[in-house]
Amino acid sequence: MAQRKRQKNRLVSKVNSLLVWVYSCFFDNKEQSRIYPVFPLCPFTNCNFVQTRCPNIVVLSVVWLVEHKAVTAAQAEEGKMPVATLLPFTATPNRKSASPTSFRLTEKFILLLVFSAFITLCFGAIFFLPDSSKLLSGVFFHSSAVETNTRTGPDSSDPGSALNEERVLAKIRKDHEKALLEAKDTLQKRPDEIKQDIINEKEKVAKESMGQGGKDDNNLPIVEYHRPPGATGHEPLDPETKDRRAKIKEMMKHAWGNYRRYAWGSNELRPISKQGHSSNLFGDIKGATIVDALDTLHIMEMFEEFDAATDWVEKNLDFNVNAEVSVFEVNIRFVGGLLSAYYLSGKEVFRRKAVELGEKLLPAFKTPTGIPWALLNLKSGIGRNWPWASGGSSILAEYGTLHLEFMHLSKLSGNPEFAQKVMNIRKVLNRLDKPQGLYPNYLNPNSGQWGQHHVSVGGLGDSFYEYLLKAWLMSDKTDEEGKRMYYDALQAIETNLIRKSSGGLTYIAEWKGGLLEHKMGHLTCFAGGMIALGADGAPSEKTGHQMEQAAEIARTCHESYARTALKLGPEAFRFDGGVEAIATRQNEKYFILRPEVIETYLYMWRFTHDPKYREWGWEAVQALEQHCKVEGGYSGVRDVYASTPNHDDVQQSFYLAETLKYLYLLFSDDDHLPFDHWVFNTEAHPLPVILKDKTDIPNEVE
Ligand code: DMJ
Repeated sequence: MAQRKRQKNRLVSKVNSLLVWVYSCFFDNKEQSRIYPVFPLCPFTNCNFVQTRCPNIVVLSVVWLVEHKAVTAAQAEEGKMPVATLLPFTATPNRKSASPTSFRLTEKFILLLVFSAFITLCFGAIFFLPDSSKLLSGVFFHSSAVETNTRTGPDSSDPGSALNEERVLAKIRKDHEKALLEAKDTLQKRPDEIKQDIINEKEKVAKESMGQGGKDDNNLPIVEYHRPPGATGHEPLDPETKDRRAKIKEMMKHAWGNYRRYAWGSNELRPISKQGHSSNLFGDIKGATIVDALDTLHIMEMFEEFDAATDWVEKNLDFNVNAEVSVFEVNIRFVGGLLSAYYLSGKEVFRRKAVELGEKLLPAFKTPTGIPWALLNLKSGIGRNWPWASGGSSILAEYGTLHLEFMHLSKLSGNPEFAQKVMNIRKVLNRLDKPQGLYPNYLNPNSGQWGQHHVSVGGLGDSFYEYLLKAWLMSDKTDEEGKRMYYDALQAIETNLIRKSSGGLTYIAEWKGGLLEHKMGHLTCFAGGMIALGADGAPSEKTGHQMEQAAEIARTCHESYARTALKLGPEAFRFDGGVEAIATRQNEKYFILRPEVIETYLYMWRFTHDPKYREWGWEAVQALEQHCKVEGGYSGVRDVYASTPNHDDVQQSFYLAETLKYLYLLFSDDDHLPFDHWVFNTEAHPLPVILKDKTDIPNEVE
């Protein structure tokens, strides 16, 4: 009996300590987390009351009843009350237990009450708490809600969806960058420019809403082709001139034939090693010689060769290359070559290819100022400048030598964007102060500020000036801005750069931050022709003076040839240290089949008909034949002062595009590609004048 009593007392004390633990769990906030082991599946995660209080009430009620039962049983046996407990619910019962092993009716009633209160509270929470709908979906439809989410959003476990997600993110990023660039662009524009942009955009939308009418399969406007005047020539009457012209054609056949034999499809020919040669100026674009030579083949009536070249262009000329190209070189040789081939032959393939390439070049203009990058990856559209250019600058002769081709691209494609891009270059330039009225060779495309104050009418500057004049001429003399810029620039050049040597040779020096370097490049020799071409449009009192100046420059350049052993001109010649028109540095003594001196002879011949220009041209032909012609084509030479030629093994594409074309025209009559109907781009590709009263009719130049 006593043992039984001790057992019951131990039971009571165990129950009591359990209750103390349970109490501390449920009523001490710090320990609240310990509720979860008791109700691990409690679904009402958003309901603090249900979560914390209900379980407490239920647990404590059950515990109380269990304890009460045990105590009652002990009392029944001992006939006295249990020891005081720490529990709030362990109030002394004033009743006797009928049976020590089962619940009495009142106890059952209390249990029922507690459970029904619990149920009511729990489910009441579901229906009446503000976020009950979320609770419902969270509790009962948990998995389906997650599925719904995964259906609307990307599923990271699925590689296809991950790809989609990447694409979506990339697009958002791209749109964001585009919007930023556009915003920057717009911020730099004047109100009238912004207005013009809006008008252009409206016109574009209007055109698009008119549908495909008037467009071909390539979305180009349908144009009726009319051959511009003077596209074809005829034999000169004078027998000597006729023979000389025939000789130039023979030279072209030799250059072309060997390229075709040994380097077909490559950019250039190595005539000594008889294989292809590629300069990195064209990235992975192929066929520079083919495209550069197209118009020369047509002009010389080499139609079988022209057809083969056309066929190659149709089948192989591909601009979808993941490589960096020189925007300038690709423009003057490929875009220019294709445009000329189109205007001479009327073949649609050339128009289509020219526009396609032009579109690929447009991303180069994505700079804060719109001054294009020098280099562009044709696939990614990412541009940059030559690493050697002063402070990351763009080069005057590069961004300034896009105008003629881009005006024609707009005309042939119906897309005004090309013209807008090059007109914007002028706007940027016109906003800048020019030192002594001169244009420095370097301009930063981000800041719109000049880099180093170096000025040159030769390399890095040359064709910028040429294109100002020719833009005016090509616009049928309507581009007054181009005209003003050209004659102002020429005045500054005359004042600051043009000098006469003690031996009486006129030369154009280079300017470096105010100091003159008395050196003239072979490239600068084109200026004789340019000044002659512009002389007629100069104020009348200056025309004669400019023609004289042009003639003097032609003479100086001829001297640079005449004073060498090979009778071919060096890359650069100097007027200091006791020499005149002679190269003094070894690295300036090479000749790479350049055209500039012969180009000037052609212009001088056309404007003066002075026979010496043809004679000088013929001297150059003889020197080329004697020293540059090899079995596999024509090659440049390393030192024009050496008695025997040391060949550089490159037949430059401009030899076929320019040197041989200018020579051929020098021995042709003036009505073959007459200057009042055609302007030559800087790679000698003829482009027709866009007549002012017919600007709305593409290619109507006759
Ligand atoms: C040609 O590619 C172009 O004439 C360019 O403007 C500079 N010179 C080379 C040939 O010398």
